[in-house]
Formats: sequence, C-alpha cells, structure tokens
Amino acid sequence: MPRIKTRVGIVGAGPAGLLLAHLLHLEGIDSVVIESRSRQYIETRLRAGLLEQGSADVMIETGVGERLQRECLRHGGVYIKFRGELKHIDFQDLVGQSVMIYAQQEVVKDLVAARLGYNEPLMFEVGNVAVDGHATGTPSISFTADGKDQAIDCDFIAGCDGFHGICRPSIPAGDIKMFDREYPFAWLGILADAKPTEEELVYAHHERGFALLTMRSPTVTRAYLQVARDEDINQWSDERIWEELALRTAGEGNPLSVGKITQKGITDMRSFACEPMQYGRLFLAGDAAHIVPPTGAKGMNLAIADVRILARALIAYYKSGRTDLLEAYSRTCLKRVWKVQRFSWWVTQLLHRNDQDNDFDLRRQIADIDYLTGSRAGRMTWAENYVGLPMEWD
Ligand code: RFL
Ligand code: PHB
Repeated sequence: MPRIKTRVGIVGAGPAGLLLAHLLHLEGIDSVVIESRSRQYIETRLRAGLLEQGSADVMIETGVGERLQRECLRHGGVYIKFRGELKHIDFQDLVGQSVMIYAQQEVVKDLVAARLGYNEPLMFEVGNVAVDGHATGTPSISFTADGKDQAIDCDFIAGCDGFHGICRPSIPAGDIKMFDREYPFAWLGILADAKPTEEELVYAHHERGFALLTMRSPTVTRAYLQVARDEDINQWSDERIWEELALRTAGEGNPLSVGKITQKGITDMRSFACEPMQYGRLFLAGDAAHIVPPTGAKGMNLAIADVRILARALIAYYKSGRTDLLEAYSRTCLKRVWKVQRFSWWVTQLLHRNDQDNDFDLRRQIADIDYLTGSRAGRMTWAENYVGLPMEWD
C-alpha cells in the first residue's frame, strides 16, 4: 500500500482544513489534505456568508485575500427589526470595525487555488477514511483514492472534517465530553436574483417567527425564515416564501425587494461542543469540535480562530521544540468557543419564536430587544461579539 510521509495530516478541506494547510505552508511545514467530496462540490456548497474583520484580515495578511478585498461587501453595521421598527447597530461608531459579506465557497475557492498554486498535496474524493495511532504517538490516516488503499504517516492529525466527520468519533467515549442543544425550529434559506432590501443585513423579530435578510452581491439576496424543525420544503412555493418574508419584515425601511428564487434548502439549528478538542496527537478544529446556530454568523469564523491557534502551536513546536502551546490548544480554543456559544444561543433565543412560550415571554423578548437596540451598552454588546471578540492566545 502506498504510504505518504508528512508532518501534519489534515482530514477535510473546508475553511478549517484549507486555512490550516495554508498557514503551515507559509512557515515551511508540509501537510497533506484529504477531502471526501469533489473539488466542484466544496467550491459550490452554499453556506456561510459573513466574515468577522479578524477572519478577513488573516486571509489578507497571508496573501489569499486579494479577491476578497476586491469583491467583498464591507458592512459597518446591521439592522434589527421588531414591532415594525427598524433599528441600526453601528459597528463603526461603537467598536470601529466592520464585517464582510463574502461567501464561504469563495473563501474555499481562494484557499484551494492557493494550495494547488504552490503544488502542495490536496486530494479530493477519497473514501473509507480512518485515523489511527494518535494515542500512541505514531499517527496515521488510511483511505482509498481512485479505488486504491493509501495511508498517510504523520506527526499530528488535524481533524477538520466537520460535524459528521470521522475524527471526533475516533476519540474513546470516556475521554471526551459532549455538550449539546437542539432547537425546536430550523431555517429555510433562499438565494434570489433580487437587489438587497437594505444595504446592510436585517435581523427581524416577529410573532410569526424570525426572518433574516442578507445578501451575496448588489444583485443577489440571501434570506432565511424560521420554520418548524420537521418542515417539508415542498410546502414552500416561491410565492409563499416571499409572502412570509414580507409579513415578517414589514414596517419601517424599504419594501421587501423580490426576484427569482434560484436555490432553497432547510438547515437544522443546534449548539454543540466537545471537550477537550484534542486527544493524543489528534487535534479537532472547526465544526468537527463545535456547532453554533447560524443566527450569530459565527461557525466559519470560529473554525478560522481554531486553526490560527493550532497553526501557531504547531509552528512553535517545529521551530523551537515547544510543546506548551500544543498542550494548551484545547483550553485556549474553548475560552472563545464558549463565548461564541453563549452569543449564538443568546441571539437565537432573543429573536426566534418558541412554541412553548406564552404572551409573557413574547413581551419579555420584545423588551429585551428594545433594551438591546435602545441602549448604547446593549448595542455595544451586540457589536463587540458580532464583529468578533479579540483573539486570546493562551
Ligand atoms: P466544513 O465546512 O463542514 O468542512 C469539513 C470538510 O470535511 C469533509 N469531510 C471529510 N473529508 C475527508 N474524510 C472524511 N471522513 C470527511 N468527512 C467530512 C467535508 O466534505 C467538508 O468539506 O467544516 P469547517 O471547515 O470546520 O468550517 C465550518 C463552516 O463550514 C461552518 O461553521 C459555517 O458554514 C457555519 N455558518 C456560518 N458561519 C459563519 O462564520 N458565518 C455565517 O454567516 C454562517 N452562516 C453557516 C451559515 C452555516 C449554515 N448551514 C448550512 C449549516 C449559514 C448556514 C445556513
Ligand atoms: C449569510 O449571509 O448567509 C448569513 C449572514 C448572517 C447570519 C447567517 C447567515 O447570521
């Protein structure tokens, strides 16, 4: 069986795996990335759209942000809509930072192009992936490529294979603790050829449920509607989607801008984290270690923060033999993970309708949003978390 020798074996070519490989390459540390899907699939998968300033800065500072700088939409604030009122949270004024609209698949495209451009190994459509030896100090990854068995022998394995990957389940159950919360609702997401309704995102609270108006470009709208967890997408004609979005976002501001719906899908909402994020020489990063509901726009940003911390620890190990940063990896990441879990949960329960709630809860929720948008301290809390908390390195 052909065996490849490398320093870091990376499972998964999402934002986490690809950025880790890139950061290591810049320091002359070789790695091999394997991905179960095709290049075309990962470059077109419709997912996140919003980058924190810190995430965008990493792309720019490491030479893969040229297209991002040219094509991203820079937003200095967001709108919150409730009781039909449109309130603005001005990040520039509050924290002097912005967020960027730049689709996840564009981040993935830029990182794939960089990796292939410097001719480092990135293998698509691999199968039967399994990790081994991470507890004993001789890690290896076995897989099939073009129907043939292959293996990677490495010093470390980075499990960047998302929530449904194989790395986290390869940690013995007694050595990992899981924290989980499922929400009793889901998001129906659409992409449409429609000019964005406002020039920034609109998070709308409504008795009928939450709605979010976001965008991908000056001519493409992305929008989400809170729906039931077991919702059947076939019950949602284009007309019904626009009607519901119009109802939930009615009031002050521009009338809802409509157009041809080009894609639609339903996503479950969950909060999940595991501790620790490391087992022996296996390090989990991104969705492999944690999931947040998309309301806070944090999942990809958290994946990027994890691999910055992991890359720094691996670089310190290879450059100066230090093991302390690797040993601290999980602890360092989890501080941020739990703050982001808290924020994502908080904005989710703040803005969504919960069928268990009664009228008291609805009034309380509206008062909460009224306070949040009406007080500088409230707006500051949203702004600080939304643009991205500062990195804490240890
Ligand atoms: P990914 O992107 O899931 O990548 C994991 C990769 O691993 C591959 N894989 C394997 N490869 C080899 N062997 C195996 N056995 C494998 N098993 C799996 C998979 O094919 C995949 O390519 O994880 P990563 O890199 O950790 O990145 C995380 C982000 O994808 C995720 O957190 C975000 O999409 C979440 N998210 C958002 N995050 C933001 O920061 N801002 C947003 O605005 C935002 N909006 C969203 C979102 C997620 C959403 N959905 C669809 C869940 C909006 C939505 C609707
Ligand atoms: C998106 O643009 O897809 C997006 C933006 C903000 C969110 C979630 C998704 O909170």
